[in-house]
Amino acid sequence: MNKILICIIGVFSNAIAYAQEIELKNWQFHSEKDTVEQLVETPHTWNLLDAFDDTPGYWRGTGYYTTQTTITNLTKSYYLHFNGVNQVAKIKVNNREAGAHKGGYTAFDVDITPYIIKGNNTITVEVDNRHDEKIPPLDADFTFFGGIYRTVYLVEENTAHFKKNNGADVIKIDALLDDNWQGTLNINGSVSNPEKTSYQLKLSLLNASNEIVAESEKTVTSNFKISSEFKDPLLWSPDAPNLYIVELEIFDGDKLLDTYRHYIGFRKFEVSTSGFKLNGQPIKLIGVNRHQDLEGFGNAVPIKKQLEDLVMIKDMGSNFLRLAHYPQDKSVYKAADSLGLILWSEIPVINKVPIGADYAPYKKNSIQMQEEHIAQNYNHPSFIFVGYMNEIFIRMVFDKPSEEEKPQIIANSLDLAKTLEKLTREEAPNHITVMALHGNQIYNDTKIADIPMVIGWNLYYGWYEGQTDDLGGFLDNEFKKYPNRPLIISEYGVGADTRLHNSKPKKFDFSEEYQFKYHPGYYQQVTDRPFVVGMAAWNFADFSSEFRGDALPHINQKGLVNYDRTPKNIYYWYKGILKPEEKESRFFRGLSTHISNDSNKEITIISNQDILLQVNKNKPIHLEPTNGLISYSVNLKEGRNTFKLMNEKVELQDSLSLKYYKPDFSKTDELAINFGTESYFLDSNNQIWIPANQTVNLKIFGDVVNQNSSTNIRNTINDPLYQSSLTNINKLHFDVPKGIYEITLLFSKLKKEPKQVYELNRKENEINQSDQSNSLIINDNKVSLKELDLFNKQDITLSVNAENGITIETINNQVFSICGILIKKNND
Ligand code: GCB
Repeated sequence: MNKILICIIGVFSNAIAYAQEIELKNWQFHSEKDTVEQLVETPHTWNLLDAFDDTPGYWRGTGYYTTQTTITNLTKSYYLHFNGVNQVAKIKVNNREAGAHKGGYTAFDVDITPYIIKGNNTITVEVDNRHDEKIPPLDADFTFFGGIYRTVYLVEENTAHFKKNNGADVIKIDALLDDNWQGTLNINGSVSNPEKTSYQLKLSLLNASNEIVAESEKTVTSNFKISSEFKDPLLWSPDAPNLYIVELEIFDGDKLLDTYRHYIGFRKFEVSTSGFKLNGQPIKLIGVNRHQDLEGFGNAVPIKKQLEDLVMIKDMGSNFLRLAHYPQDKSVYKAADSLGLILWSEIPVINKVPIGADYAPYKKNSIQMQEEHIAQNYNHPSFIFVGYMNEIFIRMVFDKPSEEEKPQIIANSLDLAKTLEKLTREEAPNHITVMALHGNQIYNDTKIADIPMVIGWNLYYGWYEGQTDDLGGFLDNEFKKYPNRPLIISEYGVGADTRLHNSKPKKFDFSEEYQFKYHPGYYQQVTDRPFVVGMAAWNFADFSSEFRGDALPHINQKGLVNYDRTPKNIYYWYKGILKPEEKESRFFRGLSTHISNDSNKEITIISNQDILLQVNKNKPIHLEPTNGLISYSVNLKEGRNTFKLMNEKVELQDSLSLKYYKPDFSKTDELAINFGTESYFLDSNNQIWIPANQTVNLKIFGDVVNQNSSTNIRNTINDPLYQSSLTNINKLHFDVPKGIYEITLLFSKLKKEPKQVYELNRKENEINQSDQSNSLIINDNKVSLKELDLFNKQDITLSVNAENGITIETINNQVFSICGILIKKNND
């Protein structure tokens, strides 16, 4: 894996040299909120901490960046090239306004030539990430981190150079193939110099070893169009991402004015209800969606880290990547070219379109974004699906606007979709237009779904609604109703936290087991249906969504890998199933200790080959996988159990050690019990909390009810412990041997959880915790509880002398609620 990464980084750094560029990295920064100047390095965001803290919301306002740069030659042209600033940028050079840009996800150039002086120049960038009803995205399930969060360059050009527009050089390359697989390069471009009308243009085509394989020269005018045939090109595909470099040089006589270089790839594709064909071959598109942020960086992620993501995505066996929900850094497109990933790239028109006076400027900004998006990425061979809308009616369905507003919302959404579709077809005529919908018939009823060439459905059966197996029926029905409409599953997934494990996994338990059960079912239903073009899991990695409360606050945990990119078990399942040629077998890893009444344990093996499983010292058993999986039930012995996996050549593939003990105080001195859940939880001290129904010595009295809420619990990272509780308890009794025990009681106050926009069909939890008694009697000790704040934890630790077990009760027949109890025998 590292080998590929080194190789792609190598390719980037030595092959492509544009004009003279200097990265501007060091800036003085202050904001409206914090006026103290500090030195920062771009990529930078000011929301790195507050998007993850316990206070709801994150700061959205204006930040100011200043840097100095020396310019000595005033006969040249100078641009600032910003790869991404969220979301409005105003640029001043030597205190004079030089340019501005709206929209946080596309690059832009600012021509600063008129404002520079010889010597030191001061560049100031005012950045605003405040909500603005006129700029997409208005609303979405991710954090809108503010700042200059991608790289910035000072670019020096000769006065006559390839023209710049929409944040890119105005050069469009189509590498086309005819029916006999012969190549044609069609290149359109433009040179910026109104005084001179004729130039010499030299086109060179270089192969992957940097050797010139074709050359031509032509006299052209400022706006040029050239075409060149190329025999027997090596084709670009996910299996063989053969690249060439187009080099364009523009001369005035002998004087080289400007050079443009770009990787290109010859490929031909088509899409229909028979699926996707690349270079004449059908391929099922299977891959992931990707958000750009990463733990510890927010959205200001170094390029090397972004490339590591793409390598991991490819290494999993993906051939497809949806850059949801916005254009990403240009290095991402380059990496997709060299790794062989087919991209769906889109602009962030998400969840809703405004009505009233905001619509016209919103539409203008959306058009601008799509123009920039296409201009900046057109020449990449990986850039194939071009999108412009995600779940545009979800807010309307959720917010239930008035009968007067509803038709306006629909009309504006249709108008925008038609406008962006037309623009995309004109600007990217050799590409596939696409739009993503949420699972609601409103898209069919309004006919918005008839607009793009391909429809993407974001379908969360088995999570927000229905069961995993409902997917197939939905797809068959859509195909029956719209037999000519190609469709793709643009999102599917469930939240999973690697600290949570459940042998009877169910929706919204955030266990890895549920995620593991869900994905193979989806895969099977999609691969069984040839008319489905493909599928992209939501999401490659966990990502930040400030308002969200999953088992980790502020993080959407539907990733196949964690926020820090360590793989969850499901990543390896995909790898096994998508890369059958690379034989791999490994154990599903849950908790390293099985604390249960039941010695029976189902062992899950991820494998794309027949294997031999050895349990302890027993004779190895031969097992065959189905759909990349093997489940095997074993009876554990008390203490340590070892498992070995061997391939048919008896080579060791993986091993696992699993300790087993019964949660019985006659055998253990320590137990941690998590109430209100059936999941096991591993906390930040490596303590395993077991569900109450596993304990043998515990008796619960009362008309008890479980309650759950997946909302941020303040002052802890062990949210799952406090997100579930047992309520209405009269008395708890632990039958423990005589002795002194230290016990810790965990409390929090939960409430009826508001439904989120993505949870349309989810039942809200009725939580009634008003019955919390304010004091408890624990054996002979009276313990007073402080008034609980909503979603704030409270822990109480005390020492208890147990003569006849430990009893926790209330006075006067009151009842109480509790989240967890940790009991430790004091052996001193
Ligand atoms: C969706 C959205 C995506 C959300 C996802 C979820 O349908 O398109 O932005 O993050 O659901 O996890 O709820």
